[in-house]
Amino acid sequence: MKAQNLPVDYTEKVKAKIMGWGADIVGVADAEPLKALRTDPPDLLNPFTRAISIAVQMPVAVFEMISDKPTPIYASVYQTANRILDEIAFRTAIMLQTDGFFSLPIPASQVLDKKDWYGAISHKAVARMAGLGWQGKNLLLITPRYGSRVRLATILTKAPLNADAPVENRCGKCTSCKDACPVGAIKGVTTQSHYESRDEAMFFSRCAEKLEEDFAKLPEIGTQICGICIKVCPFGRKKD
Ligand code: B12
Repeated sequence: MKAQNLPVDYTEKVKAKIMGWGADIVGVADAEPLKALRTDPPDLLNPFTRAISIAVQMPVAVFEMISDKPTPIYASVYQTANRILDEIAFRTAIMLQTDGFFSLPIPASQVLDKKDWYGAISHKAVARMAGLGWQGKNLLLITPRYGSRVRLATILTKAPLNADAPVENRCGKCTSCKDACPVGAIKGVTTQSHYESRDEAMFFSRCAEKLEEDFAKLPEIGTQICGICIKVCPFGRKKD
């Protein structure tokens, strides 16, 4: 399909399809400002003009079961969320490709640099620029409706979609994540746009080392997860 033959509401049609496949939030970012991000490969974004961000919510109850360490149920549900996201991203890329637009799904949770901890592109940065939420004090993407209890994936595309705009940071004076972090990794600094580096928001190595050296080695966990700063975020924390 050529851009000039597209229905006027093509962006809305694409978003509705993605929601129908199980996403809870979808937004579109202009790819241009994202070119300032470190990506793997470095020219990852070159062919693309838009980045679609998709989020699936996580069950609140899974996090309410967490007290001081990740639970085996969280470890399993985390994998399920990644599978759902990867499938939606795959289907979206194929749908856009069928419509004539070069498109690439970026896996939900693939780590490409295990020394410095980088993926192909930061899903949080894409989600923030696509208006899904803001970058909270815990460095995570916080959405008004689900807090940080969302997992994310990205589809890079040449489809001429209308881009959304970032939303305002609403963390305010809240320090719930900083107070709850078992290794004191969160500094409690807020940003109106985004942090220049992870270290501006966190004592990053404290978080990474706790996850790698302790939590990932627990029985039935096996991966770098925690969940505590996600659990305590007041946005969307309904228990009934
Ligand atoms: C490697 C990795 C890790 C590493 C390193 C984490 C890190 N902070 O980078 C380890 C193993 C420690 C880790 C831990 C966790 N992770 Co992790 N991780 C990833 C992974 C695979 C890559 C992250 C990456 O490349 N980061 C690079 C850094 C520099 O980017 P960043 O953290 O996003 O921060 C920068 C940008 O966002 C930038 N930015 C923001 N907006 C904009 C806009 C523009 C224009 C620009 C230029 C920049 C910019 O500002 C920040 C500072 O530079 C992503 C998946 C992915 N591909 O994104 C998941 C991901 C970030 N992890 C996730 C989660 C949930 C976690 C944990 C909570 C564990 C858990 N599951 O319980 C912890 C929490 C850590 C924390 N508080 O930050 C989720 C976050 C979801 C959310 N709601 O935000 C992701 C997105 C996975 C997913 N599919 O949902 N993770």
